[in-house]
Amino acid sequence: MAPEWTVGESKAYQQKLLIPGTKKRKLFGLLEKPNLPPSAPNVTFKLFMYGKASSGKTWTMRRLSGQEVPSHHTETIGIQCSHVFWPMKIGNRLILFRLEIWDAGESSVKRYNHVLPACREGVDAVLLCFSLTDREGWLELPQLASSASQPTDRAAVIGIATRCDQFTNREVTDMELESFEATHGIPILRMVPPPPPDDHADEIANIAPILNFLCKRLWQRDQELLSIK
Ligand SMILES: Nc1nc2c(ncn2[C@@H]2O[C@H](COP(=O)(O)OP(=O)(O)O)[C@@H](O)[C@H]2O)c(=O)[nH]1
Ligand SMILES: [Mg+2]
Repeated sequence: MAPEWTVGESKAYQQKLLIPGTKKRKLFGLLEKPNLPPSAPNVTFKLFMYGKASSGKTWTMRRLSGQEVPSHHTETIGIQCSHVFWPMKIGNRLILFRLEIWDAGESSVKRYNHVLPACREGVDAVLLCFSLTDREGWLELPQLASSASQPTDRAAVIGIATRCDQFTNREVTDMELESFEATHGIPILRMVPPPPPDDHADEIANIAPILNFLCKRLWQRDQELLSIK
């Protein structure tokens, strides 16, 4: 895998994702993209947020795309898509990743038969979302993992643990998370809460490890698929 990027180098490219003069992420329109050297190839991947209601799917999607997170649960209506640009160096090459994240509300999934197949079609990664404060959801995770994707999709499956900041309500231990990773071969990413708005902290630096991991995993999967062909 690629040698790590220096912090300064990655920061310079990540600046292109921000509204100039602020630390806020710019929302790119459908036909827009960050201003990177034209030699940087663009690669698009489809990711699907999969998990029970209130597990933090929409919260995670908004964190990854740099939007404000909801303070209370509102059921997602139908399918919502967000796209996230992420520049990263793989080997010596700068690549612009475009992650298309699909999120669907549970009642729409149950009510309309086309929702789940649409979300799953051509998926590159399934993000298995679960909350560390929900024991029942945790116990159902192996079942969720096995229904996450069809074997023919060869999708990367990655666990996303939410509510890692709610220590006192935590119902899943670190040891259990590690044992799940080892048994199922599914890495688990722990979502960190965003810095408070008045803190002027770097939101992008806060979420960078998660986006770096996802992009590296997607790139690695592509290489594996190419070597099979
Ligand atoms: N503090 C905190 N709240 C979270 C986290 N993840 C989700 N939530 C809250 O949990 C509730 C449900 O999240 P949501 O993303 O709407 O669930 P969904 O039904 O899976 O889309 C919302 O009130 C979120 O603000 C987290 O990691 N930390
Ligand atoms: Mg939702």
